[in-house]
Amino acid sequence: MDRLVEFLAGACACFFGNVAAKLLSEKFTRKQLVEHNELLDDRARGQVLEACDVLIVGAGFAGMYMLHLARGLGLSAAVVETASGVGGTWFWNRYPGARCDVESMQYSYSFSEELQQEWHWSERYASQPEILAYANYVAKKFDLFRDMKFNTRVTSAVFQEEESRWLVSTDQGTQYRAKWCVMATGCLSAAQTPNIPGLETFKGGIYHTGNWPHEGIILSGQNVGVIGTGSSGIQVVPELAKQAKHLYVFQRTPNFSIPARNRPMDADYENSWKKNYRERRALARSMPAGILAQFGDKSALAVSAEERRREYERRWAAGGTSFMAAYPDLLRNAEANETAAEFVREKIRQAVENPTVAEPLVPVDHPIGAKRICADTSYFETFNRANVTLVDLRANPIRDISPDGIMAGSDFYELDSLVMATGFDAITGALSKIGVVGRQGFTLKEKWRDGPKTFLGLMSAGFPNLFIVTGPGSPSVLTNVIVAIEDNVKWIADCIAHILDVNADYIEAAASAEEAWMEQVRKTAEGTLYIQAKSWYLGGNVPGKPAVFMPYVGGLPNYQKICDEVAEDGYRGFDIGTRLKRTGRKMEAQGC
Ligand code: N01
Repeated sequence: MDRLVEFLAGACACFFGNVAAKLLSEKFTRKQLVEHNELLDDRARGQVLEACDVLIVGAGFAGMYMLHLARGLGLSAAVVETASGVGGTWFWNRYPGARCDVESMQYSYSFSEELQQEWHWSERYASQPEILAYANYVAKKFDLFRDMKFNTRVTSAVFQEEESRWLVSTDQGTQYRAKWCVMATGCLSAAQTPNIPGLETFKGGIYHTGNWPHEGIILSGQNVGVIGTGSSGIQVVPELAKQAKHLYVFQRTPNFSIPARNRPMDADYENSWKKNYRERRALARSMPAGILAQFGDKSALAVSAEERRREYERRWAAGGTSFMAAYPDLLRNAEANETAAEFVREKIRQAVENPTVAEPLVPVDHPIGAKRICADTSYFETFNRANVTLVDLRANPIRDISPDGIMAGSDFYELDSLVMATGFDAITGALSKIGVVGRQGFTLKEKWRDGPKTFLGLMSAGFPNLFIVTGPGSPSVLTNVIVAIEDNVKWIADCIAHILDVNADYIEAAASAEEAWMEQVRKTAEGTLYIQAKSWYLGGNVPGKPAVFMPYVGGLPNYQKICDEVAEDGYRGFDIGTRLKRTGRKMEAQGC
């Protein structure tokens, strides 16, 4: 063995110089030798291997907080990010009008009292540039940049059973070997462009709202088409209408939207939050979406039509998505839901002057709120402008796209630019682009072929030491996602601390716990109206994606209680142990 080491050292000296030779001439265990040989092979291929305790994929709000907490545990950690900066979805979604629909006093980290006191939000709902500025401020304040690698896409994460380590490869030649891998890849980060015949032939600019050019684009004086009328479309349309010579809005499904009633931040309102942040954050965490809102406690059907109308009017005037909190059964009872839906339909008909234009804008094919409800600024009123045309794709479907425009039904729309507001391969999209290989060579893609499977959205059986932040099976997108992120990340950090405390090597979701949890997720969704809409919650917007309702609709407090109890109970439903490869468990036996 020693002679082999010497031989390799000599050979390596020829190829890689004296440093490597010196390393190898020292006493090495067999395992170290294998590792060093791999390292040298990697270098020969232009790869650089770095080691850390925690490798975090994504520098959005989840990745940033994970890095902060990992450091707090005394662990070495690195963040790898495709973008050239922090912010995650707020880095990419730079389209005109991009704005959060959760109030800015709440859409922010709560983990640092100093941070929440010193940051000032300028509007009721923060715009994308302000949220991005906040993300950069946080990264600077907590000195996060030094452990972040930008402009680098993670291509694969392969679990190495021998060492109980994740080998994470990137498109820049750097590889990371880490004990823990945290996928902070985001729920709405994989932009989805539909496969429309002829799209590639269009000779004008094509811009996706979820991947908007950073240099900004000027569409003034142009004929512009927007495909898609979800939250992004509803935000971008009023802004583009102000610039474009003519704007054509290609709508397949009309959507419910509530006026945001955005306004400059009121100093008294801001102060009242800053004085009471601790109590209000705690109260928000006790509410289903982790958002402090006024919740009605009676059925919509238990009050008179007049009282209901007053309540809807009050909420309409206040603005924002908490309209849906008027009655607790709006997403459980079709008849109750219809009262709110009909109220909003009436408002749309009032806002749009021409009834022939108004009618196709009225949503009739899904319960209000079953698709993510939108918050807008003058969206419906925009259709009163002379330079805006609604193209109803249900009556006139897109036939194809040619170099000069779109053919829908028997009409041709000549366009200079095309904006795709067509959404995301949500919740699982970003993860599925990474080749994740777990124990015994099993891939996450194969395992999730018929729909994602996780325990609590946090881990998936067969993939030890791999955590997902706001993964499928967690409330994620149904909440103020920063609250969901903070709770998940804190749980993961506590979990890692526990594994280290008990001197274990790994933690892995047990297949039986995972199955039971996914069944609970499915059953909880079935008791609601969510499943009556063909939405991105169900993967309905991505061809071939299994129709599985992905988020947990049982509410953030219930979910967090379950996560806490699981941890308190010694991580019930997880296998914890040492020297994984010796367990000899079979993937098949785990139901993977
Ligand atoms: O995406 P979407 P989004 N031909 O999937 C249409 C968050 N968000 O980017 O409904 C024609 O909702 C599609 O039509 P249809 C928020 O959680 C938040 O707007 O499938 N049309 C739909 O109209 C939100 O829910 C904020 O019939 C096609 C649209 O494209 C989530 O992100 C702001 C088509 C896609 O809507 C996603 O919103 C923005 C085709 N081939 C986003 N393919 C705020 O915080 C798709 N469409 C306010």
